[in-house]
Amino acid sequence: MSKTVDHRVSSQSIITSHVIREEKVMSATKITRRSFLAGTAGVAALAGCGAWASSNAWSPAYAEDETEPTVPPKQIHTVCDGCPNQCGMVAYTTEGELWRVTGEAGHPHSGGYLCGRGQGYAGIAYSEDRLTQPLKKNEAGTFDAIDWDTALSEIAQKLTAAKPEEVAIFQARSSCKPFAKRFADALGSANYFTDAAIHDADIYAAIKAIAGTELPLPDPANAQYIVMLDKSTNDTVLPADAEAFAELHDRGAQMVLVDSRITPFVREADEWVPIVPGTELAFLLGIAGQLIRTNAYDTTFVTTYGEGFEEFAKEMKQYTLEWASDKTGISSDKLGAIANSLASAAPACYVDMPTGGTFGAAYGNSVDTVRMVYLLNALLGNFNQKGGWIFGKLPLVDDAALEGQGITTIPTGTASALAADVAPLTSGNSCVAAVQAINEGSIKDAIIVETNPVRDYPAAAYVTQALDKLDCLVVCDSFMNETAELADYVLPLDTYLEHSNTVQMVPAMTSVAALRNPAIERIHPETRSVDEVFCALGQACQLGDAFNFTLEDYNRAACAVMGVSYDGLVSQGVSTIPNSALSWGDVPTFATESGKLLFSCQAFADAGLSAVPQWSEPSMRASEAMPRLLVGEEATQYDTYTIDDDQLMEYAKKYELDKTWINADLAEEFSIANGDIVEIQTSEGTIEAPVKVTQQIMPEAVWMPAHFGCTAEQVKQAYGFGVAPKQLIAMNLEPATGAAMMNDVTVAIRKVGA
Ligand SMILES: Nc1nc2c(c(=O)[nH]1)N[C@H]1C(S)=C(S)[C@@H](COP(=O)(O)OP(=O)(O)OC[C@H]3O[C@@H](n4cnc5c(=O)[nH]c(N)nc54)[C@H](O)[C@@H]3O)O[C@H]1N2
Ligand SMILES: Nc1nc2c(c(=O)[nH]1)N[C@H]1C(S)=C(S)[C@@H](COP(=O)(O)OP(=O)(O)OC[C@H]3O[C@@H](n4cnc5c(=O)[nH]c(N)nc54)[C@H](O)[C@@H]3O)O[C@H]1N2
Ligand code: SF4
Ligand SMILES: [Mo]
Repeated sequence: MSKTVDHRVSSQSIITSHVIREEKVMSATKITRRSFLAGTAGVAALAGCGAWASSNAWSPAYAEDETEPTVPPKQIHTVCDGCPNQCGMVAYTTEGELWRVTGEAGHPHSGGYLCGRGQGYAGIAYSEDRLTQPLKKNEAGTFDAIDWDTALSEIAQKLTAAKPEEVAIFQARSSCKPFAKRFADALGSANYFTDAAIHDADIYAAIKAIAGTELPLPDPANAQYIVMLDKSTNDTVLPADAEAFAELHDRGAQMVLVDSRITPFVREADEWVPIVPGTELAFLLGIAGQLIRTNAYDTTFVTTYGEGFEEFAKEMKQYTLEWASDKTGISSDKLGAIANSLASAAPACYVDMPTGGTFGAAYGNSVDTVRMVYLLNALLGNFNQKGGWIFGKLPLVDDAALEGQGITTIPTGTASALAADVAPLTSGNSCVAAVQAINEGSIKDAIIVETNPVRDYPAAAYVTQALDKLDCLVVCDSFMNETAELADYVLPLDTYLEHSNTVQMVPAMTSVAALRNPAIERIHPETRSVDEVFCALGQACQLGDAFNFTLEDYNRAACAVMGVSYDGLVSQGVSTIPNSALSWGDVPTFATESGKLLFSCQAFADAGLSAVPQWSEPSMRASEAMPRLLVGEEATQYDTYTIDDDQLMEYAKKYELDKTWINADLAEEFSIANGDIVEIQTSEGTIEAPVKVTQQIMPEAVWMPAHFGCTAEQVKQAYGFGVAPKQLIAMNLEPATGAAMMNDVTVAIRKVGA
């Protein structure tokens, strides 16, 4: 079957991008309580968020509500929770109610701006669907309200009756993680699972094994050439960097988007380079091979700071441009041109590493893909160089340091439900392997905190069946989501505007500490924060001195270790960390045994991979007959976290963001037209979804937004809109990291009724 798909970005979209670039990039305009509570104006404003750059949409939206409140507003310096960027935010309240939110100028992620999603999400605290009291499931399978003391003592009875290895905690969002982890430790259980296996397991595993550094931060403001790989950056970018991306062209810098579909971020890119999904590793190997064969890499950097480079270089040399072209579908000329552009711009250039999604938990080769992105940037010598990758300096805030400040160390839990060799590169932290352990009966009780496995893990039917087998399932959340519906006990949590969090370190040229401060009083008095829940549970389980401190005590101790003032953070939200300023050219500390960057890595070999990166094929190969299912983020939503926000959801409905993207030529072949309902089938099941027919995606891929398809009736804003994509994905794990292989799925498509 031959196809003639024009993969070039049309000149029209380039023109549009230049027009948009002249507008102001992100909005510091206020959101008013009236707008995000009443609805209408905010939805107009969100058009600015969807289009990302055209933030002028904000101004008319708020023009009608310019009146200042009669009582002068109170300012609270806090942190947004609309996505993992966790931007510094200033909340303004009048008479105890939220009036507007703006970006915090001194925070490296916001730089004074908030994106539309962050503005819109500020309404979540006022949602009518929030859980307001503890609930217990009755014989009939419905819930009765109970008081906290009864709930805690009944739960404590069940947890303490079980063996430690039979109890597990699942926690994804950032709220007070040390408290939940400490609770598992105090019980003696090693079964504390984050969302890494569905999010970023491969990223952390690869960096830890070969380098032991912090995550790199790109420096788009000074870059001359950027390769964006599988990242819908416009949808996920830091507000502080938005202007830097918009100004790339004015500075004569260039950016290519290497992706299987055109993401909104193409507005800032010079070119879309479509790549067959699942072959990103081949792309990177081909570019590295070319840099090495042509001696166009930073020999001083790799020989001074690297280890095992010769073995690595020998392996890379076999990956020719022609080989990479054959795998990726990108012409060898184009691959050569990208390698050349990188070499000429180095060190003021980088290949971007998305922080999750596609790289963190996608294919059997994802952990090697991450390793290659890291090593390719090392070949460019861009570490702590202007326009390259920045590695922030952070103080060590570990148990020993906190102990010095009065937070007693308790031994780490060791009783594990997983075999010792599960996911060696992530030390067994696989929430997905843990669901398998529940299904097999080795985990009997679970506490699930602010995460929704039924919607967000692969194989919803399997996850539901496993969770149903638990003796006791406790769900802590602000909403009655699909997972909470399965619980024996539901504990109601407050929202980010109502509580504090553990103090965060934010790496940057000068790193900062940031604190979430409560902006408003609790709206529902019976809700609690995560630290309070675990302190109370710790007491109910009689876990001795494990919880003889409060969140404030913990934060004061952490601040003392960092050398920042806790009281300063309470009043200002952010504070620079002493001795954390970087100078261009500083070499990051490689926390490996030899103190070097490992081009050849024994830990990979020990985990059943190879010491140096090598090509391996994803287990399923996408074709035009069976395209790959890709799932990704929309600008206005954050995973399934934000779906009950009325403004954000109203926007999604208005602009029909639930559509599945299908390549136009492919669609023609199946007689599928824009807006048709299409049946999408995988080994896990079949769903029906409306489609957007477009040339902006390769025929080898079908793309679905990640956020929709809520089936929980009490999550009223989202209920019934769109379909949930993760249920189509089988539960296959990468053996080395325990990450779910979320993109290792191909689909059959058919027009409904055809
Ligand atoms: N369907 C789907 N699956 C995904 C993804 C996706 O985008 N869509 N993304 C993948 C990735 S990269 C990640 S990181 C994970 C994340 O997936 P999860 O860790 O499961 O997180 P979310 O679904 O974003 O949010 C979990 C729950 O938080 C609750 N919640 C929302 N707002 C608040 C609040 O203000 N306070 C409290 N206490 N709770 C609240 C909601 O009930 C929501 O169901 O999912 C992965 N899987
Ligand atoms: N607006 C918004 N921002 C977010 C989030 C959100 O939900 N919404 N979620 C946050 C979280 S938790 C995470 S982990 C990050 C994720 O952010 P990103 O890493 O940007 O993740 P995605 O949007 O899932 O994927 C990026 C793009 O990669 C392409 N793609 C997906 N799979 C493949 C593939 O196999 N091959 C190729 N070649 N391309 C592929 C798709 O076009 C997709 O749009 O974003 C964070 N920021
Ligand atoms: S990027 Fe937007 S949603 Fe995410 S933390 Fe920053 S302002 Fe909030
Ligand atoms: Mo994520």
